Amino acid sequence: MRIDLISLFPEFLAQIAGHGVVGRAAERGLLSLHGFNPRDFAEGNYRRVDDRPFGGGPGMVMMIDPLRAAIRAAREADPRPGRLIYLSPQGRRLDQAKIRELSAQPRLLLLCGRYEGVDERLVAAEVDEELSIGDYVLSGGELAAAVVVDAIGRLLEGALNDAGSAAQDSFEDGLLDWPHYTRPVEHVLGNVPDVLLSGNHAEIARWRRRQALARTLARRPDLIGTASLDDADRRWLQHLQDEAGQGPGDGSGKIR
Ligand code: 9WO
Repeated sequence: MRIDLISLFPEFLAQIAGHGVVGRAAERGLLSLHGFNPRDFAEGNYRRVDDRPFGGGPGMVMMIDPLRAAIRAAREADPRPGRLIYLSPQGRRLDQAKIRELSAQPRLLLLCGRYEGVDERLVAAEVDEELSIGDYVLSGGELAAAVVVDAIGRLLEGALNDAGSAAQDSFEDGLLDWPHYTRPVEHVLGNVPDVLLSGNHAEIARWRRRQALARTLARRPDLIGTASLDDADRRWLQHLQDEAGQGPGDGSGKIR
């Protein structure tokens, strides 16, 4: 997969491709990142990429032409078509299903804004999709693009590595992850739950599933409606809700 980054700070993005799981995906040739800096395509001695907003107000707006030239250069560098995604707080909210969809594309172009944003005419003419990583404002789209690249990169690497690992991920079935433990078994902070030491794999799988359901219900009840659940899952959730109706709980969202 090839990802082109349209950014005033493309070196920023190169960082994530040099480390960890995404670095390995890049080393193996599963993922290649290419930066295109609108500054390199700006005209004049000052190489201006931004100007004051019509209508007044604070901040600056990224000009159409340097961005358009950078996008054109990226498209000419590889003739395969690819969706151009603009990372902005106005976008549709990113989730793991969207990451999965994007990871199946041979090519993507990510547009990172700075300042107050990008001239809307450029967005209307060139952008295929606007995505947000969450309801907060950053100083630019680069960190959001890094999030997208990281999430895609680990899926590409995982698909090759261990077929089970990506499928077992938190969010693959729309639920939060179960809790994890490692050595030592006994510790002043508490002991590892017995079931995990039992060697009974069916029992362990059932315990983990129940933990994931309980956590999701306690912390992210909004996810329950869209999770893929079977009858046993629904019975367990009903049990948890019946139980919650009886006692007050401590409000911590922790699972007993
Ligand atoms: C800056 C600004 C300055 C003065 C008055 C209003 C202003 N709005 C903004 C602004 O929203 N800047 C954005 C910075 C423009 C697009 C790129 N930037 C950005 C992307 N910030 N946060 C994101 C982002 C992207 C994806 N998911 C979450 C946040």
